[in-house]
Formats: sequence, structure tokens, C-alpha cells
Amino acid sequence: MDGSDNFAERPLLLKEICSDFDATDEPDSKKLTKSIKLFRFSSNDGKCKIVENPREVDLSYGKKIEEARDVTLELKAKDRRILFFGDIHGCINEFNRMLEMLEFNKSKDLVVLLGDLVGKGPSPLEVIDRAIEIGAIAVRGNHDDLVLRWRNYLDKHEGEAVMGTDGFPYSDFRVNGEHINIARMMDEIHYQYLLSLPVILKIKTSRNVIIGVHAGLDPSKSLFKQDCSVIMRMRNILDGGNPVSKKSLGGAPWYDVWNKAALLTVDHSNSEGKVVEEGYAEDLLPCDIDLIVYGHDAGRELQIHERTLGLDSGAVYGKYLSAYVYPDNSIIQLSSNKYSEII
Ligand SMILES: [Mn+2]
Repeated sequence: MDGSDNFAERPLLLKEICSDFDATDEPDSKKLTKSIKLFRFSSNDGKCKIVENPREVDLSYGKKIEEARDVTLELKAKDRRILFFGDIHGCINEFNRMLEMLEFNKSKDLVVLLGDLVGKGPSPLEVIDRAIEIGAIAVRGNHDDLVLRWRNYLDKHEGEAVMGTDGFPYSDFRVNGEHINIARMMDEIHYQYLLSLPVILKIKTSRNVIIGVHAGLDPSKSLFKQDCSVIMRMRNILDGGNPVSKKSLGGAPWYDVWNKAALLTVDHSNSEGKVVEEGYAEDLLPCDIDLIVYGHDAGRELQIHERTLGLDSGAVYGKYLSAYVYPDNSIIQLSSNKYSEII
């Protein structure tokens, strides 16, 4: 998790947007995931299964939704929505199909992509083109980041043959990997779009504060002190508090630690004002953030918890592309083709 760099451009840490909804449409703060509904579509027969309260169903680790039943779903675009998408990984067909199913309307809907637009899948540049076309906002994922760093590297070493690994500034550079190819294929417009992506997206509505990140947030650090590389890669947090990207290193899922921290910091609030605990800065405590929407962890698939929502459900691995619709407070899933083996 090396966050240092010597010539790649520093990612933009935080981007804030404010969005007004009719407050009556907005789910109550702190209760967002309690009332979530899940609609799961099959791309073969178009049939939909609905789960009224997916939090009560164990959706993790590929388990089936046994309580699901067939329904016909009428999706009506409400006046304004935010559509959060889990990792697309170049799956342009599934992305387009999902936009159709959601009756996406550019003048009303804001699409937020939770990173890893590229890598592993068939059509990375088409996904970026489509994102630009529909005015999507996205956060930077680890694959997007790797492509950007490759592009920066190639620009600095123009005309030089890339042979061995000597002199590479990053341990994750692979000469024969796909990222160098994507970096070479990208037009300036693709590059500039990826470069413009913040690592943290903060969305403030009249009732809710929602944070979008690719992998997760470290609950022991304020927003401005988060490590960009960690935000794009973390999966677990070790007992000592260190975030790690590999689950095999042990610890607990970062979102368990986060949800615990969010509850604890609520407990420390009182009528005289919030107690800012040591280690947290004054900008936002975990308890101030109603929901973190993230991707990155396809292995754990859809993860719905008190204040966190994991939307990478393995679209590129032939599982599902997932989108969270706000303020409808629903999740739509579409089964996908398999483009990549799980490694
Ligand atoms: Mn990722």
C-alpha cells in the first residue's frame, strides 16, 4: 500500500457536491440501509426477483437469495436521483443495459461510479466514453490509478522501449499487463477524465451525508488525513488499526470496524455538542456520515450494513452489476456475462 509517488500527479482527495431533494423523498438520516429494497434482474429472461429487506438475508460470499420471488417491476424515473454503480471494469454492455433499465435521464439523474471503470473487462475506453457522455461523476479506483500512473510513466519516457522492471517507481507495474495497454490506448480525453476523479466524493443532501469511495475509509482518520492509496485498496483492518488490502493478512472487514466506530462516536455525543475524540479531526466523525457507498470487494459481493453499502458484486466475473438508487433507497442488480476469472 505504497502511497508515495515521485512523478504521478497527486489525486484530488476530496470533491464535494450538494444536492437538493424534496426532503419528504429522502430516507431518514441514520436509517438508510434499514429500509433498502433489492431488485435482482436476470439478463437472460429479464425476470426480476425482489427482496424486501436484503439486510436480513445473507448475501455475502455468493449465497443465493432464497426468499426472493418473481415480480414485475415498474421503474419510474422520479424527478431526480443519484445512481451509484459498483465496479464496472469495462463491462460496457451491462452498464448500458442497466442505464436503460433505470430509465436514466441525463437532465434529472446523476450517475456516480465507485471506481475501477477500467481493467479486467472488455471495453475500458467505451466505459469512460459513456461516463463522459452521461456526465457521470466517479471516484478513482486502484485499476484507474494504475492506468494513470502507467500513462504518466509512458509520457515521461516517450520513445523508450519498456523492457524490464528496473527503474520502475511502483511495485505493481507489470510490463505485459493490461494496464500499460489501456494507458497507451487512452486518448487525452480519457486520461483527463480519469485524472479528474477524486478519491473521496462527499455528497450532501438536505438529510444525508453520503460518501463515495472505491474501497473504504479508515475510521481512525479524518477525511483530510486519509491515505489515498488505502482508500482505493483497503479490505480489512488489523487488530492494531492498520488497514490492509489482503484479507489473508487477517483482521476484520473494514466496514465492521467503521460501523462500530460510527455507533461509538454517536454514544459520545451529547446535548451540549459533539465530543470530538482524539484521533478524529473536526470535519466529519464516522457518526456524521450516514452512508459510505463503495466497491472494490467483489469477493464479498453485495454488503449491506448499518452505515456502509458495498456494491461490487463481481460484474466482470459473471455475477452481478449493482446500482444503488437514491433517494428511492433501492438496489438494482443485473446478471452479467463472465469476462474474467477470479484471481
Ligand atoms: Mn478495485
